[in-house]
Amino acid sequence: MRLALELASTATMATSPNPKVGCVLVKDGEIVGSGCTQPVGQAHAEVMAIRDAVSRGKDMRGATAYVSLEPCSHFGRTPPCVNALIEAGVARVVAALKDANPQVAGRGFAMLREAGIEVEDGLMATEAREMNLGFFKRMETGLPWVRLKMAASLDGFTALPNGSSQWITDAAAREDGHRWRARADVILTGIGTVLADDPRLNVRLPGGSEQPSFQPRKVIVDSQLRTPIGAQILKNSKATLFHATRDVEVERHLIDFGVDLHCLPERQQDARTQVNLPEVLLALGQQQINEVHVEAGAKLSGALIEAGCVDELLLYLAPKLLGQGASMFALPELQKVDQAKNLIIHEVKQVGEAIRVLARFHVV
Ligand code: AOF
Ligand code: ZN
Repeated sequence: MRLALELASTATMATSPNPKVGCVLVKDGEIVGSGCTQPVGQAHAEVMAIRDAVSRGKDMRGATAYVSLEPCSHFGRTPPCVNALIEAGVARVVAALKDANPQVAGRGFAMLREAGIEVEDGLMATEAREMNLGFFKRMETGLPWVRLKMAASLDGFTALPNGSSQWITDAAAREDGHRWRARADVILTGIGTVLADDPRLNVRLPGGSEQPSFQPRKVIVDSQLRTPIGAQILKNSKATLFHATRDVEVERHLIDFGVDLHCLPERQQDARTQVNLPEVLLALGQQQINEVHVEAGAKLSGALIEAGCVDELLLYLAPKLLGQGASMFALPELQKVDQAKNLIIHEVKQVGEAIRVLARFHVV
């Protein structure tokens, strides 16, 4: 199963909205075939493992299949893996966990058992779920998993009072950040960041196998349609823009430029009309987005947290003191400490000279 999960991790970036799955076929203590999920519309892990065994001239009858997800039972973009496993003559299937897709949801296990195949599930379930957090959340709630990244000094500042912020974290932390961008389906930011930094927000990784063959789509929250056509973020990948006010001419320009526009206003009495953030997530979920990576300023980041839209914080804290500056999140002032937003530390790791903290707003 560990090997199946390793194989699944090599499928990162290409399979979405389909989960990343690995499969290893073992017969008489020997690995006779292995494989992982291919880009969406192509073969699933089980089929790849069977093809691998066939191409190596191995006999799979009586083998055990270790799979990091329940084998599918439905005709989706591809035929059911359950049928392929039955035809291959596999005797036993050990799965990490049940598929949350309502089209499968236990039916895969039931069909295998009906065919006389022994089924076990739950082996390394936590690891398997972590690998496809976004897929599971979307299947269970209709919403994508939202990870919000922020880099700051050890005293919690993201920039100096004069705005200077390059670089608070070292190259190792920044490269690690690109790896998280790469595993996401979209990178979300706000108009404040677009106008202040003109960022590219694409994935830039030093050569090798981790170089993604495509760039995640960009999502811009821009209530008043202020994104300039020449902005870097509109280059080299598709962009979706959520706005709250209408301007036919500006909208036409952006559409002509290939930007996908959605108007999702949330009327407020005291402030200007803003984009309705929970509806942004709902729209992204409907577009089959599993994982959202947020890199935005304190205002949008704070608003997303305040609206309950964030699942996880990815914080890089550099061993520097800036003394004064911009804080990570613009959140309302509290009167009592027990009103604080509580998080659960999921993981702490040193990356380069920084510490990387993954903190969650809820238990997964
Ligand atoms: C598996 N093995 O490797 C993966 C599975 O449209 P399709 O045919 O590609 O099916 C997509 C669904 O299949 C997806 O929503 C999930 O339930 C399951 N993914 N199943 O047996 C795999 N990736
Ligand atoms: Zn399948």
